Amino acid sequence: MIMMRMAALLSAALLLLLPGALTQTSELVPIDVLVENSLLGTAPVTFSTRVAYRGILLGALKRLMDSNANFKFTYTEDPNYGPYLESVNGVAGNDKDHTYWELLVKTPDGKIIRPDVGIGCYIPSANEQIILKFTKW
Ligand code: B12
Repeated sequence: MIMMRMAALLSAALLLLLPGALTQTSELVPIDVLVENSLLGTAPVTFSTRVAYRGILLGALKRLMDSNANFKFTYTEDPNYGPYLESVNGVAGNDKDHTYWELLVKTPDGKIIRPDVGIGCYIPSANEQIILKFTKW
């Protein structure tokens, strides 16, 4: 009898917890994407998009490209490190000129970090500003 009551209590508790767990995983969190060309010195442009809870930056960039005609990007697939950001809005990096799109992140407290992974592995947090900076190595 006691066992049956405990089982009933346990299932009631599980039912209460389940909706929270489900909404958390389907949540989309807001981030900004700033596109900056440090070589041409053109004015930076900011776009707003959303990323899945614990989702990768590549997904957020695709969502942005699908919803905004002013943002386009291409990437190549590296056999070891995954997606490499090749071009943004028609501007591509190249080995001859030593140019590339650098990935930087401004956190909500204002700190700028340089992630040690690319767009396929970086997991943005809510309200971060992703900086795509065209620069030289
Ligand atoms: C040189 C170098 C670069 C150069 C490449 C220039 C060139 N075309 O030669 C530049 C400056 C462009 C670069 C950029 C970045 N890099 Co880099 N890079 C290296 C480094 C020091 C050597 C690579 C190399 O020459 N290997 C020898 C050649 C013969 O092998 P390869 O396979 O042909 O090398 C190619 C790939 O490594 C590729 N590549 C280089 N970096 C990256 C990063 C990503 C995410 C991808 C997909 C491919 C890639 O470019 C090389 C030349 O084509 C490695 C560290 C190491 N010691 O291996 C880091 C390394 C590969 N880079 C790394 C990172 C994180 C980046 C950036 C994301 C940094 C940033 N925050 O902006 C960016 C890429 C942004 C983008 N546009 O997607 C990480 C990748 C880790 C990971 N698991 O994702 C490494 C391992 C360094 C680290 N932090 O530990 N990088």
